[in-house]
Amino acid sequence: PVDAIDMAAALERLIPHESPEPGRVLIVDDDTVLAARHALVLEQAGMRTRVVNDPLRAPEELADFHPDLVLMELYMPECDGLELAAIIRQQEAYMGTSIVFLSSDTDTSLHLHALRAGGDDYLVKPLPPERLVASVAARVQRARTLNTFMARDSLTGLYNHSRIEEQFLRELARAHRLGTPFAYAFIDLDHFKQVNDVYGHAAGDRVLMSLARLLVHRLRRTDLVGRYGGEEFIVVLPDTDWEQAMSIIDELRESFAGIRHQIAGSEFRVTFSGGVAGFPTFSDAVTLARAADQALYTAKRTGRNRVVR
Ligand code: GH3
Ligand code: MG
Ligand code: MG
Ligand code: MG
Repeated sequence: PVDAIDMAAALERLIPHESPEPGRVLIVDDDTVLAARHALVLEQAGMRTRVVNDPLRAPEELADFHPDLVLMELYMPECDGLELAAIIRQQEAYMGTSIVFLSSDTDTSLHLHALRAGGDDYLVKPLPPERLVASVAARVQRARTLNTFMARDSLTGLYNHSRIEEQFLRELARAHRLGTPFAYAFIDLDHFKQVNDVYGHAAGDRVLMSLARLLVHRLRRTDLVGRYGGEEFIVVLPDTDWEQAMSIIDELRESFAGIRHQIAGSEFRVTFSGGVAGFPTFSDAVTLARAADQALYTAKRTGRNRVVR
């Protein structure tokens, strides 16, 4: 239980954007005056907003801003709110994003239609500022809870597959923008099938948790850690060059290999292999991931319990 508390505290430090931070609202409305007014009202209520007046730019702003909630006019030229909601709802990354429609149309069949298209709420204009704030705040809170829950791997509490990929892409974009280096590491437990076979699946799970805990405790709060698959982990190290990353991951490897896992009277050790690749040597997501993957493969082939670049 002490470990679990430790872990929760460490995760809290590691994932600062999930500590109380203002709700993020993307406002999509071709009516520039009204959009600006809604933005002001929500900002005054402590939220962060971004306004898009051209609905065709909404997907790109969505990817860049990562809102908790999209506040969207139902009728817009070129691409209406319903179409946009359908597009958003098709993407796994936005499953937890709330969509609230705005319209001056009081027709109830339209209301139902909007909810069926993936909207979470439907507000009729004009509406008093406190009503807007109340509705949006409640939905933002729900989206937050849902997102936090959906972002995490249930066994280790680390970012799950889709969330660590998303974080990696965000870090890549940031590194491109700022011209800073960063490193990307694949970690895979060695002969893990044997651990399960010999000591049981529950013991295997405990080993996975101990690695998660080690990674969370040892890395900086700006580093990103995810469980990519069964016994595969990804670490993203912002502002870290390839060389530094190699020694960081290798230190982790050594620490992990030194842990004595105890289960029902027996004791065993487990090791991992790592593959590390650096930006800007590899400058896009595909080549970075492939380079790290190939390095991991080499680590496995040349004896395991090692980190390769
Ligand atoms: P290698 O060194 O080549 O990576 O060998 P390996 O045995 O680790 O690799 P392999 O891919 O053959 O097996 C991975 C094993 O990881 C098989 C699977 O049972 C186990 N595993 C995957 N997810 C979990 C999990 O959530 N819990 C437990 N206990 N085991 C898991
Ligand atoms: Mg309109
Ligand atoms: Mg594997
Ligand atoms: Mg393995």
